Amino acid sequence: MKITSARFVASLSDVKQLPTDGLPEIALVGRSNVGKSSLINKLCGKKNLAFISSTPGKTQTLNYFLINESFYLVDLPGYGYARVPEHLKAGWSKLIENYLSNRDRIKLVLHIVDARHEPTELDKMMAGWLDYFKIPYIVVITKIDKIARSKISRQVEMIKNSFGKLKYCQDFITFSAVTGVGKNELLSVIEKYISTTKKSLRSKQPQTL
Ligand SMILES: Nc1nc2c(ncn2[C@@H]2O[C@H](COP(=O)(O)OP(=O)(O)O)[C@@H](O)[C@H]2O)c(=O)[nH]1
Ligand SMILES: [Mg+2]
Repeated sequence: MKITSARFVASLSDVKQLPTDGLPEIALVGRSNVGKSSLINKLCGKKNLAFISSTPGKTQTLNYFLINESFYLVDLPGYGYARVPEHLKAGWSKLIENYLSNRDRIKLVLHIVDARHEPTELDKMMAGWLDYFKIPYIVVITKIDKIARSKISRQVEMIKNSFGKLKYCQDFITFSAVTGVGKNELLSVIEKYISTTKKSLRSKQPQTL
């Protein structure tokens, strides 16, 4: 798939405001500053489509980008930024939880983790949520340009092992917003999933993030 058009359409802070046009959605989750906005920009070939913040924790909304007039990339609020006040954190996780637990047209989640680090407890909890909600997801190991070539496979193994058993994880893809490695692979996966039909099997909510 080639992305030929991409535009920002809305920043939403309440699931009541979500689009009603029925287009499929690919959501991005990950901790603050992990590289979600950079990934969107790289995929779309636009430098400033998604705001790349130097202040982690700034994205407090669901940010909708309409791609090829046919599906949405949805940038979710980053989690795990320590300097965010507790009352705000609660609101954010509620928003993520409401969205992931009720939004049937999510075809795939891109769960983004940092190649340099072992997944955090929140990263693991997010994977647990996605498994619980039966949402297919790809673990995207980003900032891979920061890892020496000779160490990449060992690092990927470490990250996989650290997550342990994942039920709805479809694949692990290494990515870099700097070099573009992984971009084509990710676009192929997205293309495959936007056309899937999935019966919703959602149930009660798991542990709060
Ligand atoms: N070296 C490198 N830096 C990256 C990559 N992706 C993001 N960054 C940097 O990481 C910081 C946070 O990126 P951003 O996309 O704003 O993260 P977000 O908070 O998850 O949206 C910025 O300084 C980016 O330039 C990558 O693949 N490689
Ligand atoms: Mg961002």
